[in-house]
Formats: sequence, structure tokens, C-alpha cells
Amino acid sequence: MGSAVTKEESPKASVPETKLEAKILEVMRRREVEGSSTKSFNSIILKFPKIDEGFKKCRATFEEFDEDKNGAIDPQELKHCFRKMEIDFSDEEINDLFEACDINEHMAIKFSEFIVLLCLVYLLKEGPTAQHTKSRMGMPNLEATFETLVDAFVFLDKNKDGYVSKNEMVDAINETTSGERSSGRIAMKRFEEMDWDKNGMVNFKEFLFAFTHWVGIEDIDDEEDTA
Ligand SMILES: [Ca+2]
Ligand SMILES: [Ca+2]
Ligand SMILES: [Ca+2]
Repeated sequence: MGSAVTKEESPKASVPETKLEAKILEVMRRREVEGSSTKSFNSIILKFPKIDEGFKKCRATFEEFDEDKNGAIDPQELKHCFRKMEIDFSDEEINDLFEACDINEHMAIKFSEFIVLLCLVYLLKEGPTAQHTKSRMGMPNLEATFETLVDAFVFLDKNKDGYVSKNEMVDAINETTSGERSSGRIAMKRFEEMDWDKNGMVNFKEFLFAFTHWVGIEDIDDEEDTA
């Protein structure tokens, strides 16, 4: 086990912890070369209702695969889900995805975590091998939502290193709000909401989790912290 290295403050020092994270980073960087059609941070915010709608369409899928109806997907249920959706991932990959999205580490994927998981699948399926399949997951509506999110991330990550830094976030927000004094604070707040592990960088997974919160996806068992 490599011990935690904290000396470097440069974002570049952030090393992906797992094979899965490295793969997500690699696919994201490749995707970033294509550029983003998102024009401003505001335009992302304007898409929130649509994203929310897209997310809610996952609910039926989630419930379908929650075979024992306990409100969460366990590893076995996830394997069934992948098989049924013909998502061609190895058991190891499925397990890695599960662990990556099971934020509370209680071996259960809640609804918001499931959304993040599906979006990561969407991104990972974007590789050259998947090109022939037009609809990668057989859920075109959902995929449009995921594409919006990928595009938004690419927009924010100006230097295309696969992470959104604090400065990139500030720049993105300043671009639209033309120097209002509050905009810097908003950018900071948004950034801190996204930077879940507080390492000063936001990766795509953190970005997705933040989105599920921003658009108001609630898991049945957490009703705290409003306002
Ligand atoms: Ca279950
Ligand atoms: Ca960056
Ligand atoms: Ca982070």
C-alpha cells in the first residue's frame, strides 16, 4: 500500500486510486479532446429540470432490479442488472463499480448512487469497442441526460486533465456572471459541494454525485439537511 502523499499541492499529483478510477479518467480525457457544446455554467443550471426528469426515469429501472424490494441494489442484484441490460462487464469490473458508488460502504446501492453508477457505465462504454452500438444501454432518454452531464464536465475542465479544479470552477462561473461579487462565493460553495473527499479536485464521479443532490434526487432514508 502506498502511503498518503500530501506534499504536492499540484492537482497533477492526484493519482487515481483504483483501476476503475484510472479507466474513467482515461476515457474522460479522451472524450475531452472532442470538446464541449456547453457554453456557460448558467446553461448547465438551466438544464437541471431536464436532468432531474432524466434521473427520475432511472427510478423504474432501479426498482425493477431491486429484486427483494429493500430499497437498495446489492452486488448480486447489480450483476443481474448488467446481464439483463447486456452490459458487457466482467465480474471484477462490476464489483469495482459497485464499490466506487457505494459511498456509505454498506454493500447497498441507493437510488442516487445507482444513477451515478449508470452514468459511469455510460462513459466507460464510450470506448472504441462500443462504437457499433448506437444506443449503448438501450435507454436513449437516459443516455441523452448522461451526455449532458459529460458535456458539462468537459466544459468545466478547461485544461482537460480529467479534474475540475477550484480555479476552473471560478472561471466558469465568472464567465457568465460578469464580475458580480457574489459569484465567487457561489463558485466556492458549488465547488465545495462537489469536492466530496476535499482533495481540492473534482473528478467525474464527485461531479455526478453533486448533481444528484443539486437536482434534488432524494434517497428514501435521508431527509436531513434542507436549507
Ligand atoms: Ca435489494
Ligand atoms: Ca482541470
Ligand atoms: Ca475531490
